[in-house]
Amino acid sequence: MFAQHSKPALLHPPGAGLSMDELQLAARNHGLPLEMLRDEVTPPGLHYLLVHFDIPHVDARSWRLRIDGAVARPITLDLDDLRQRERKTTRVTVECAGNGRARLDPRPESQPWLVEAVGTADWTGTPLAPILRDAGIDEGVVDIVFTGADHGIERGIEQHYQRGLGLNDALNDEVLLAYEMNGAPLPPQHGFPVRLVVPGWYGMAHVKWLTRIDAVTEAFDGYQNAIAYRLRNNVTEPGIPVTRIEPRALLVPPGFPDFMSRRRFLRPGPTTVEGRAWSGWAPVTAVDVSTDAGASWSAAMLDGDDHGRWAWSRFSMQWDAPPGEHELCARAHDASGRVQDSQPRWSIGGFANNEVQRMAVLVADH
Ligand SMILES: Nc1nc2c(c(=O)[nH]1)N[C@H]1C(S)=C(S)[C@@H](COP(=O)(O)O)O[C@H]1N2
Ligand SMILES: [Mo]
Repeated sequence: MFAQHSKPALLHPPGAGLSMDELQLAARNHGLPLEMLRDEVTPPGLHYLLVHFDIPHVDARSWRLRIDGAVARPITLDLDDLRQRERKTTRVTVECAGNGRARLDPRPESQPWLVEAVGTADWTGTPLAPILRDAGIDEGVVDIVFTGADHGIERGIEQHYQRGLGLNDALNDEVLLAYEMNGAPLPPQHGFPVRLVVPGWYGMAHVKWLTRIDAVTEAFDGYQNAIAYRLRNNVTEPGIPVTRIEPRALLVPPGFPDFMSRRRFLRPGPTTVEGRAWSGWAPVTAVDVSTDAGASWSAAMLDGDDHGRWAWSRFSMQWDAPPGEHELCARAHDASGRVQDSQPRWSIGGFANNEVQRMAVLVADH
């Protein structure tokens, strides 16, 4: 009944401007103001936001989390039950898999991120694995399915937001059922009262507003796993599931901006170029910075990862800015050998495009 009223996937032809539907999405969901890359931890209102459907209204007192499916002992937990379990805080950088999508050409219609769909928070909660073990996962379970309270229709399929995670990934010690962000209860938009946090994985895995966790014995074929988050060039390919975060470095925009274009203006002389870099595959090993549009690169200083494996690292470089027009770029390398490309990575959903950031800077002559 509703399916034929849901908007199908659309590719905007090369050079097409932003549509009203994209503007509507961009106005609801927002990115990290890049100047906030100065801060190790992002204040909740400035952390990027992505909500596929509506922010659901959840009453904390009547909220329950049901662990069910192919388990020996289904469990129902309330918020106090979760709070009484082992408490753990992890600093985690989360990035939307669609970050970089708006720079693709042709452009897949969806949330039109440029580079700003990222943030870092201290997520506090209880590890998922002991709860799964208490429930007694049946032999033959392959995926754990996480269901959010939010409901909608996407490309003709009515659904709760749901994601399956492979059993081994779900049993990883790092995976949290988080009930606090930066030491306060989760804000409504970030998953109140409880969300999943899967350190190192793109945002889509971090299911918000959790209501159910189900063990299943067949690979989960729900929309967000089987159709949406796959790297593929057309709908006929099965594609590769989107999982961990590709390396990326972003610069704190230097100097000051023009209101409309956000082009940067800087006075000449010594300045510190800085930013943050992360990768979900392996630790960041180096960041290169270019002040000449990628014609030449210099190694930036990389701060140690004192804040744990899953948080971004700060990098910096001294630059004696000469008068004139410059294009600054930064690129991250990680210990798995991955490095950012200067070319975009295209896929039909516009995922994992970690092409290097480019920032035009005009340095005044005095
Ligand atoms: N229930 C639910 N969980 C969700 C989503 C959603 O729409 N509903 N969006 C996902 C996507 S695509 C991203 S990028 C992250 C965004 O998390 P944030 O808004 O807390 O930054 O949440 C993920 N978890
Ligand atoms: Mo996302």
